[in-house]
Amino acid sequence: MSKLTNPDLPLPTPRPNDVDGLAADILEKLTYQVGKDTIVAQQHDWLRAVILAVRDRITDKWMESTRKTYEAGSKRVYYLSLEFLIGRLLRDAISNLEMVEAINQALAKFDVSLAELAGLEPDAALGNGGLGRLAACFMDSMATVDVPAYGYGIRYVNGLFRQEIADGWQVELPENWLAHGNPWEFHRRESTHEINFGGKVDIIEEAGKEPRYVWKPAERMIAEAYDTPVVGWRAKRVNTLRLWSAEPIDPILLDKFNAGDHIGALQESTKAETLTRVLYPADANPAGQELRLRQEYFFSSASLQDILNRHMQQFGDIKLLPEKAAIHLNDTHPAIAIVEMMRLLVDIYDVEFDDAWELTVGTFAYTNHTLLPEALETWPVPLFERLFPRHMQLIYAINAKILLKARKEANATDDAIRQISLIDEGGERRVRMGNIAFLGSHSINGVSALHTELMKETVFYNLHRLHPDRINNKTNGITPRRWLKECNPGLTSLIREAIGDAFLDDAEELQALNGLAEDSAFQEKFLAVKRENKVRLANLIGERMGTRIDPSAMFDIQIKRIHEYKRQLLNIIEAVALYDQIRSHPEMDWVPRVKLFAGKAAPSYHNAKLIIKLANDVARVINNDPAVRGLLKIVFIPNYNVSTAEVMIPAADLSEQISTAGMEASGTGNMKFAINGALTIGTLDGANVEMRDWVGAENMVIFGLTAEEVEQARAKGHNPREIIEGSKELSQALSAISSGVFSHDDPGRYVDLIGGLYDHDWFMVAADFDAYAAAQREVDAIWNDQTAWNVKAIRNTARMGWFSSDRTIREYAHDIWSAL
Ligand code: HBZ
Repeated sequence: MSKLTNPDLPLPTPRPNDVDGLAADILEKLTYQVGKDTIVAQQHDWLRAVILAVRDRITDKWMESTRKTYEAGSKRVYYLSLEFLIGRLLRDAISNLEMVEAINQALAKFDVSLAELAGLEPDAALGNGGLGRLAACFMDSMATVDVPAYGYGIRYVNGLFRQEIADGWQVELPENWLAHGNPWEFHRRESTHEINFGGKVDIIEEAGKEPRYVWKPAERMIAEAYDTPVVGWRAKRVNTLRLWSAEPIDPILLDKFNAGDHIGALQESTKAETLTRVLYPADANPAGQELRLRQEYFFSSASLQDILNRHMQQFGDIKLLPEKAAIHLNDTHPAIAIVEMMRLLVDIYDVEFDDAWELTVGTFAYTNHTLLPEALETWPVPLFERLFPRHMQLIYAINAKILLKARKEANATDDAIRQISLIDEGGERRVRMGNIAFLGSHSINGVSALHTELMKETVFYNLHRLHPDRINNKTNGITPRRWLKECNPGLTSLIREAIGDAFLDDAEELQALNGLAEDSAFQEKFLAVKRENKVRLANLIGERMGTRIDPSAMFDIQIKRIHEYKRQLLNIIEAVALYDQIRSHPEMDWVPRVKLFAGKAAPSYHNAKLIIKLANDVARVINNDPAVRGLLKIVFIPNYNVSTAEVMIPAADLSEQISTAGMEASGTGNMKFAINGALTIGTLDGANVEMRDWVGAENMVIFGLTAEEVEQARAKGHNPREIIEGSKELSQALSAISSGVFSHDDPGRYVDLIGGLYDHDWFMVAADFDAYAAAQREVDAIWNDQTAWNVKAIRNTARMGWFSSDRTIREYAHDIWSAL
């Protein structure tokens, strides 16, 4: 019997979970791990001690899960993602372990507050936005629904930048989430793989044998693993998030050092350290630099070597790979893993090329997160060839095989062949990562029903015709643990009181709340919870920014990356128009509103940064105008991150999901708001379409052009100037902005930004303005009937359970991974 499946090998006695046992353990960690006496321990020391004690409890379950997987010979899922936007872990971990009360009491014995400690934990911000956060929700759900899974990524030393707002402008500063160390992780110094770059390929020919290709790399480094255990709800299973860090093979080149070249002696170290130092802050558009491509290969290669080692150790037969491993690509960022798999199979495991391709396609699956053409990753052939000479050969070989088949079996036209090819030959030759990901996978999925249909008609038109069975939909979801239970304890208690605990295990049980939507006692409590959450947010804004906002006003929130297609600009222009109306008609009964914004812009995205400045400029003028009498306030909260989202979302009355139809692949913030009882104002885009089906059109406010109408308007060339001139409100708001009403210090600041709307209006801001403004007045009308509003809010919470990422993961496991 292999050691791996021997049940007789002992495990330690699990750690105690009662209050006294926990208190004793926390004290032990503080003393012997942190090395502090209680009389001098700082809050950070206590935090470390608690995390270590909690990690032990998770580790007990981790060993159980791992053994179970080995013993059952189960298939494992490997989720490859360049981003994991995790946020804080302490509250999440102890909530999933169902130990919140016990830890609270244990800490109380030392006069330490759990809430205070939890607030000191830094956010692990190893991601940009939706794609990275989805990966984090999926890790929670895979553990919860008992899928044996590993997340693979990079342990960036600096995650997403910290955003400060200086004089209204975004300023990017490095964040340092590892400053106090990371007590959650296990450094696996023994789990290392060599990663190579550059050099050349030797061909070794022997009579009567196939030639062999031997890559002679020019650069070598080491990938070292750091493991973080991820515990699912009620600790059903614990999976592993394995993040790679680059290390030099020789930390110091002694010959150089001895020759007096002290800097040159460290050159290998510096190269390795640079590789996993920072997360690229580009979102929905590719980073495009060599270092990024190196990061992509580094973590793909390390992960694949790891996966194949584990597979061979347990199963001993490479042919069993698709049966025992499912490798999932989170967008094209790890698509080079497909070529790396071919290299490992053909060059190292001696598998025939055609068989290797079959194993690869059987093992890989790919999720597409965006249709934006500028976001489709391609790399110049010369760059690719220089870094990965062997991979380039394999890409040509795969391409030849695929194009031949397309011509012969599918009668592909010349134009179709050009689109299918792994190499873009129009202009500078480039390697197409989307085509590699598509052709090397047995499943390609979109993230909402609409997005999936658009994938078939646009970016993957020809590939879809070649493989009509591959594209499928998996509508995104969110973990109801973090995004309801933990961030909204007030609402969670209320729901438990009202309908019991079943919804904690199956979010669709929230449907039982429908029966209470018309119950006035329940409505009152629901409203009280929302009020409490709004007070909490108002306090945070007061503390962080010194701005006072009134919790009885409508909280209207738009939080997400700043992007033209997400149309924060539409929201700001409407605020300006409303401001104008309030000033012109002070006699009218305006609904008091606080418009809240937060989000980061890619540092190189000029217009996005200008939109942040505009929001701040408009806020300054409106918030200081006594004529407004506080009826409208604009707040831009700096440094949006997971932890800020956890306070903002439960406090929202209105959720802004107003992207240009056809451009937001899914959205997941939209789901978090709705399940927390916000009403959505939104376009028929991404998952908004399915949300309307679930919560009912009467419980959302939908406006604007459909994806089809946007497409038609663009095709026939709509005339935004005419539209603007036909709308008095819009043209007044636009002239105010572009003439410098909000930017006296630099009156020309917004001339180009606004001018773009007159000239092309690619994002249909002008085209949708009137519909949006009318929709906002409809929102006001609903707000004026507080009971009607509240009923709709309750129905949103009741009907959003389907958008749990547990449902999404079950669909992946069943349809794509065959892992449940
Ligand atoms: O993925 C987002 C989509 O915009 C959003 O609609 C969806 O809900 C979410 C999860 O599926 N996409 C991203 O967050 N990011 C990117 O698409 C991206 C593209 C290229 C990059 C980096 C990020 O280099």
